[in-house]
Amino acid sequence: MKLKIFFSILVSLIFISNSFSQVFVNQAGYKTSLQKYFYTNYPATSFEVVEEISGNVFYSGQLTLISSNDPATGMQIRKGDFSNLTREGKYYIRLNTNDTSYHFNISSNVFNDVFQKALKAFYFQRCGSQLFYTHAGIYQRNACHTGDAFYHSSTGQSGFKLSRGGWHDAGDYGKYVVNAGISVATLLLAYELFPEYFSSDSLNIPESGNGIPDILDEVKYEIQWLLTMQASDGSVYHKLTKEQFESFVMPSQDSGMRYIYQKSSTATGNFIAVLSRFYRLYKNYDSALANQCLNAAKNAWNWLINQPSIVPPGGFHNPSGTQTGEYGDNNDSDEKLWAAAELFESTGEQSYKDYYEFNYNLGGLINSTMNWQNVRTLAHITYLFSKQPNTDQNVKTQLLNSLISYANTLASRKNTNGFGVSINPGEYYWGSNSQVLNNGILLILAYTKTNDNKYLSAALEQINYILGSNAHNLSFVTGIGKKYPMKPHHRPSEADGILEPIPGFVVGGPNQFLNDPVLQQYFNQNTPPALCYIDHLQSWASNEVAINWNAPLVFLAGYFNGFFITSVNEKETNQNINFQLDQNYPNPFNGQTKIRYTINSNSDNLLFRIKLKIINLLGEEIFILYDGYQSAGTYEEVFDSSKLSSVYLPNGIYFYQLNVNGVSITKKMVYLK
Ligand SMILES: [Ca+2]
Ligand SMILES: [Ca+2]
Ligand SMILES: [Zn+2]
Repeated sequence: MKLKIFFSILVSLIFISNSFSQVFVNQAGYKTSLQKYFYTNYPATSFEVVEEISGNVFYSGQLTLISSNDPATGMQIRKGDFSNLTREGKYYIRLNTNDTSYHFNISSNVFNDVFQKALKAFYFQRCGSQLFYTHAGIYQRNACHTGDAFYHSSTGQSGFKLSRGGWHDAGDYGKYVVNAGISVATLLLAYELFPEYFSSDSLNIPESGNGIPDILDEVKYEIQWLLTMQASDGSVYHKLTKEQFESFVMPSQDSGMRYIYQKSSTATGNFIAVLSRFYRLYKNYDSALANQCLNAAKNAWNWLINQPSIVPPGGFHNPSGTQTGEYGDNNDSDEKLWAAAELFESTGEQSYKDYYEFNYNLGGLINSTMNWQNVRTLAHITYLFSKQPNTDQNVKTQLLNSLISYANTLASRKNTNGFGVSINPGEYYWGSNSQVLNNGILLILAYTKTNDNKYLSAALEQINYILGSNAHNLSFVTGIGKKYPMKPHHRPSEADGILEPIPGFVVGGPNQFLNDPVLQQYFNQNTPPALCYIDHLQSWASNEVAINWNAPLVFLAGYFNGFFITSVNEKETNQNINFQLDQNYPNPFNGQTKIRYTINSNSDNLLFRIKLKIINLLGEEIFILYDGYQSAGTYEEVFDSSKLSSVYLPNGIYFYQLNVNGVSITKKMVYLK
């Protein structure tokens, strides 16, 4: 009897959850100043945005039919747009069919929790040291794998080499140089391009509060391990793992031999690239470690450049008897190109520049999304955004054009896919969520170069998809939103006996190629591609976590968390404002730009309180051009960026704001070095 009641409750719970499951929102919420979309597959025509606490309707609109048969999901999909609702609060969507969505926030900091947790996830992957309650809370655990590691016979060496530390790669406890490379690179790219968004020192990791951005501290933990993976000839060993994957035990309970496997040229290329990049971002914090990294990278380059072909021949393969991850790759030309680009950016030396410029167009410009196997796009991004004075402008122009062209392709896909996602229906490969996120990075870079909102909007749709605006009505990130994976293929999350998975991990996502037995059990080749996902412990091909998937999540979440758009409507003309602010000239500018404004008054004797200032995307004041009293008239101030040498002024959008007697007008300007 009891069982029966339980069963009927369960059935009704499932029913309720299904009835909730068809209005798809970003469960982390919507940022006040950004666009706000949701999707539904109900045949509704209109919607309302209802405040949770009052039940009041704050916005209503019509639904637009996006696709009557979305190829990725098989759904009929409609879209609702409530971008104009900018009032902070907690809301839900109600359709005219009375169906409702999960509740969500509109506020300026909806991405903050996602960003913090996604970056903190790397701390939870730390190998070789104890995670204390102070930082890890209930996920505290003992130190693991302190005996790393022994040379595998495939190295031709024997004995022990101390190689403790670094991050566990994924759901397993292995450590792989190739995948470490793209993960570190992505985190450092975020910091290098947008330091003002990624400088938090309060993530509550052991290094928080030390005056160094926590993202650099966390990366340093991996860098110090990477340094141990270099052989005496400069080359770099490919990976450090067991011969077989571990069972689902806590890392400190995982015993057995762990091995350092043979060197590879792909691992060496990755090593050079990220140590070079770390050098230039870390040298102001710890020049000794930074120089050690640069020297290690140069030694590795000297080895790599003298290899006539890929090492080992055909690329790395697991030796017989080993079945852990392989990260096999039979093309190391992209890794070499990337290594050269990073060494050039860090040193300015001619030989690295020559290598990049002789080879940059042999494998195509920016026409694919970066992944651990193909890092060519990362090489191009570094050169395109180079701050070295002697880059080839013609090459940069070609790279920029290719970035824009590729971003156009990605952005246009969002118009044909039901959820605004930038991958085609045939591209739901293993780790499709990371492809979506990496596409988002490229869209952000295109936006950075052009200020065209279509790229920003497309990038935002990519993270919306990850955070719940998808056919599963699921946030793919543990601990974020109302409904998220509870059984990720992640050994510590399973073995710790705690129901809640460790937060902040994005799972691989839909995989139409069904690369594990669980996917094959639940789906087949007729399943729409984006539906091939299951929250199941043993679906490693759709529900595992990995450092290279989390890194682009950190990038997007941190970017949108930091992103600031002035709330002032530039086109607005207010009757009460008796002054005018002209567009700066030149714009975009490099060096000097002129800002002209006019104050109207019938009286020449009247003085007005005037303040003219420059602010950045975060709304922070970076320069005051005038602060005082003026009478009616036309004035012109010159903003000279070259005089701001002590202030870090990245390329991009700034605002200038004129305040007259307490009333402001703000306008946008673009600074391009
Ligand atoms: Ca810190
Ligand atoms: Ca490659
Ligand atoms: Zn470990």
